[in-house]
Amino acid sequence: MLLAFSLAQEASTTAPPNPAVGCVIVAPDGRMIGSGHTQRTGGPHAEVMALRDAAARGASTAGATAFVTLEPCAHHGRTGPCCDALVEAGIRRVVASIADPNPKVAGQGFERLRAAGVEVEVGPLAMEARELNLGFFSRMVRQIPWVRLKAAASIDGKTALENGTSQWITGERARADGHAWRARAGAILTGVGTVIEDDPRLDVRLVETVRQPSLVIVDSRLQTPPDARLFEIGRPVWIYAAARDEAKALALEARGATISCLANADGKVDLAALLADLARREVNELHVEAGHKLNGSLMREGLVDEILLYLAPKFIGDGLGIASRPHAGGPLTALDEALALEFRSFEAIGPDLRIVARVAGR
Ligand code: AOF
Ligand code: ZN
Repeated sequence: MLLAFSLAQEASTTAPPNPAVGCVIVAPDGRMIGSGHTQRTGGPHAEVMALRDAAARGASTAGATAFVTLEPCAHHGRTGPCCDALVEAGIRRVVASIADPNPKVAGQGFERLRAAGVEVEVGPLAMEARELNLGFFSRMVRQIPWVRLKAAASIDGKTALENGTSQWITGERARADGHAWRARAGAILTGVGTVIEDDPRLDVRLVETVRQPSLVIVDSRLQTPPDARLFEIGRPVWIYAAARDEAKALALEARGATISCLANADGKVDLAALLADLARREVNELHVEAGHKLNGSLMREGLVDEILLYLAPKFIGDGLGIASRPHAGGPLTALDEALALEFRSFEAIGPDLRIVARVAGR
């Protein structure tokens, strides 16, 4: 099962919007005879890859056990049901970590296997299996993506210099690590302020990838410049506005952007509705790289699940522990009103520190 997990991990950037799944097939004599993981969208699932691997090795799968990190599917989607493939191959026992939260599957895979006389065991490493596909579980269960907010700060908690310069607070390795997190996301989200100030590409280029995440821009008044560099990357660009200004919209659509209007009562983009819309567009993990205002709005509305923070050993401000922009802190007057998070991990990335903190209860 651990091998199946490491195989699944290899698919974390290629599989989305599908969950990354790993499968290992073990013969009755205990030999590992086949393994595989989910391929790109529309391609074979993990189980089919593992069965093909066994066939390629000339091994018989009759009476074998399949270890899978997710319930084998029972539905006809972009590919045929894995359950049927396992049964046809003579698999006698399936050990799966967790049920597939996809309502099209949700237990029907296990039922179908049992009905065909296959012994089914569910549960080993269930927590880890959910962790492996946080975004997919979020989209299926909550109908919104898993939202991860990325930020980089100096050791005194500053995200920018007084003159607004904010690039390269952290080192090269931390930047590449940031790109590895971008690569597993279904979409990257930013605000129009960042687009205008930094003219960023917001793509994956410091690590290898076969898939560029979509780019989402929160842009109430359609101020994205049609000549922004972000349009130069071949990937969907989704702009969310509060209202449609026809001339501006047409200029952006000519650049390939898809524009949607989702206004809240204040005439700004409705961020909760935006997340629901992204789930409909099959975004599992949403990677946020935005300025303090949009970050603050997402946090205050309870829409952020996790913070990915790179901390550089540099002192760039005039004091310790005071945010560079106090007005972005929101209306808190007492510390016990603060949003509680839990540290999940901390790791040295070159000279910098990477901290993953998760909102309590997520
Ligand atoms: C599996 N093994 O490796 C994966 C599964 O459109 P399709 O046919 O590719 O089906 C996508 C659904 O299949 C996806 O939403 C999820 O429920 C399941 N993913 N199932 O048996 C796999 N990746
Ligand atoms: Zn399947």
